[in-house]
Amino acid sequence: MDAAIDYRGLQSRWPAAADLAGSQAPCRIEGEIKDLVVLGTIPSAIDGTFYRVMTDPAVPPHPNNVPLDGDGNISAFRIRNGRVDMKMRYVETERYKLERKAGKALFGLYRNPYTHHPCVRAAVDSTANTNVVYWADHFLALKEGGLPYAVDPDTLETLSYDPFRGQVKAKTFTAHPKVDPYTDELVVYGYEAKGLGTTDIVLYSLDRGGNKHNEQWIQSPWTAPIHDCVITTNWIVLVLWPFEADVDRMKAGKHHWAWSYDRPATFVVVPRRPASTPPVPGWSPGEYRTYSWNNAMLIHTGGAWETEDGKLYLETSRVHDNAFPFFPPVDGRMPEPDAKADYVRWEIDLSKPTGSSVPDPFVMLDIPSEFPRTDERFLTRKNETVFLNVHIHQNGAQSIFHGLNGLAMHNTTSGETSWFYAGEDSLVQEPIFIPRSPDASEGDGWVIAMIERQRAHRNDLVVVDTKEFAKPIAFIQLPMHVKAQVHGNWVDSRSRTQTCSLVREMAESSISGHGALEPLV
Ligand code: V55
Ligand code: FE
Repeated sequence: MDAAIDYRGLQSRWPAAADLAGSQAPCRIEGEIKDLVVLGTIPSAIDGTFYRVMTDPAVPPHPNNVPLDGDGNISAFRIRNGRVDMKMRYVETERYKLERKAGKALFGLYRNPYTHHPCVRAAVDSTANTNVVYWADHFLALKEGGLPYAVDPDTLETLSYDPFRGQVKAKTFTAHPKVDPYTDELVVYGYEAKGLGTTDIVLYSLDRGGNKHNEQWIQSPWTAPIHDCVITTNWIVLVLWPFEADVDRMKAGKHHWAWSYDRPATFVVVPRRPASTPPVPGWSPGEYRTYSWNNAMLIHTGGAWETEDGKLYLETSRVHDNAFPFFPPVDGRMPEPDAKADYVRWEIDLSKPTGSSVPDPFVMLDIPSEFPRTDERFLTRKNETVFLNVHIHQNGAQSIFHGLNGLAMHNTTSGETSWFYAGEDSLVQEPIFIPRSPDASEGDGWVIAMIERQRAHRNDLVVVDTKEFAKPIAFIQLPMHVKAQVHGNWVDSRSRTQTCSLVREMAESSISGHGALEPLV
């Protein structure tokens, strides 16, 4: 960072916090670049858009706020015929519009309305910054503390809040919904679903038409964050982190969450179809069960499936401590700087009663691993390929806090792993997988991931062929630095629906060609 320049003593409205400096420096760019520089060759079979979203505060944030709460800024990379156009635009949430108008932060701490300006306490405080998912002709910008925002997938213009409106009386919607490719459903849930600090969880699915099915309400064992889940043919498993919400603490102006060293990593196992009898002896319709392990943070999920003998398998990343030190426990204890992290497979025996503990998991990758992604054409069924970010250690540093600088492609059956190392001074973000063709075998295709070149303060997208994982076939160069994404997804041009292709044809045949409105897909 600008080591040669002396900025000392100069005040700024932008706090010089660690989460706003260096690779976290605010980006705040909106606009487009046509035909990015591509080194190498992108196969013409790659035809679609890589969408990602980053947390990028549009105004100087509350000085004590956490890095999870920057405004959602979406990037879209349209890849067609070996060429790439990019577009970036903020999600214009209620919060974004109010704060842009005021020219300053009106919202205080993450999901703590008691710290918001009194005039905006009733406003939606979602920053729509966590994931971007295309479903039922809606392109959704998601944040787990609120409902989806619908965004135009071509112009990135914000269209509406709660596009599935009226169907479910819940205040929240996960940022990690799951598509069941066999039933063509989007399986979703929300926690703190009846409001701040509540233990109410809602679960349901949305079909291709955006219609709700299988709505059910259950109680969480405590008010825990439920960031990710897995689905199998018959089950959804919610993964609870050992933080606790406390409304009295929020009223005292402190954080929504505090880590608890006394809470275990917990799985809430819920049948997807509450009216049916689950296929395991002893379960009755509408029943759900809780299983737990030790204190740990199972951040994200990969593969999951069920077996006929009543076992559930699910794969997660695991940090053996609090990976969000900005939400410390009440006593202020900080996590171990070298906290261990790995990628593991859990076995849940569904014949065990609720409250049982699960055995230690099988360790598949004994290195810091995060952002696992599978070939999602096989979601819910047994699968064996996972792509993830890893910390390939160069000089003894082993902790997840030292940065994810590589990609791994791991076969969970054979145990074989292929690596891509991004290079010195580089960090890699969540990979997405593109099948080589709709009927390609599992894991056969390409992986795309954003790379940050820290010293150059610039980014590249890397394109890797899974047939030769270590040696990329192309780099797509960005002329500037963009902040780390939270999550991203690939939307293949084949998966775009009628309305969108109609819009595309209309735009392509238009003579005036309004640049800003030109569709990406
Ligand atoms: C996460 C991220 C969030 C959030 C809750 O990575 C959990 C996990 C970017 O916002 O609100
Ligand atoms: Fe996530």
